[in-house]
Amino acid sequence: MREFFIENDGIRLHAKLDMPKGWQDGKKCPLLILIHGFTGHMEERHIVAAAETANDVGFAVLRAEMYGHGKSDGKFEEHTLYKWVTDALAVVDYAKTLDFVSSLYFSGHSQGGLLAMLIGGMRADDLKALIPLSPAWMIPDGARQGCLLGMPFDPRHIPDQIVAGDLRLNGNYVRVAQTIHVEDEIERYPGPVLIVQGDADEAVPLSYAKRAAELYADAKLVIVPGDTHCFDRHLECMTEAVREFLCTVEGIPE
Ligand code: FER
Repeated sequence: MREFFIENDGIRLHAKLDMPKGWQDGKKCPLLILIHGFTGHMEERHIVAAAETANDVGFAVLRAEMYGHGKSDGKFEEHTLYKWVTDALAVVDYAKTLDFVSSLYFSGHSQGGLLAMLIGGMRADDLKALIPLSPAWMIPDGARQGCLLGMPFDPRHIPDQIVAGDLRLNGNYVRVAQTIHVEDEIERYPGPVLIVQGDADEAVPLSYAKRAAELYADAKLVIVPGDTHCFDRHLECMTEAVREFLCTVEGIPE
């Protein structure tokens, strides 16, 4: 494992690169970029499980923490989806400089899954496949309708702060989210997509995953019966879906 920082405009993004078992210098392999969700970080159980699964089937995995999360720079309450988008673009740029990479895949959980959908459209030429896990596609709708984190607000007169329990979001988070139209980026991504979500997800409505799977040119939706937003109950169903998809797309015998 290599631990380091990727820089984006003076902001240091904490990253870890794990090579697959048996990898030797000079050999090539595919690389999966993997991003956590809102309030999340790279050591969460479901993130580590997805990373280990990819490593297991011969992928290198680059986990990176976005602005205001984990050990990266920036304050949580000042993060916005634009900052995450430019961070993720910097991570893709970095990944493209790695000599061993044969192809790039992008996965993220929840807000990181929404990010995967956006970056997929923006970097369609660079990304062989996308894996949005419980993608939080409803955030832009919530921002436009005036409800985020369960807190109602006037979407035409955005407050300086949204406060929900211990969580504090800047009004700019909402302003930015209101401008984001994920359908446009879905349309721009022609490659294979795997969406995995539990049907007992308490944070993101499953209807968004179903709609995304219909709109993508080549998507598979795996619904995990009885599972939560972070796959607390049937983690192995999520990792099995990821394993099978990576092997199929990459042509690896399972
Ligand atoms: C929300 C519901 C879920 C929200 C964000 C999320 C900012 C993100 C969840 C995650 O990334 O795990 O209302 O508003």
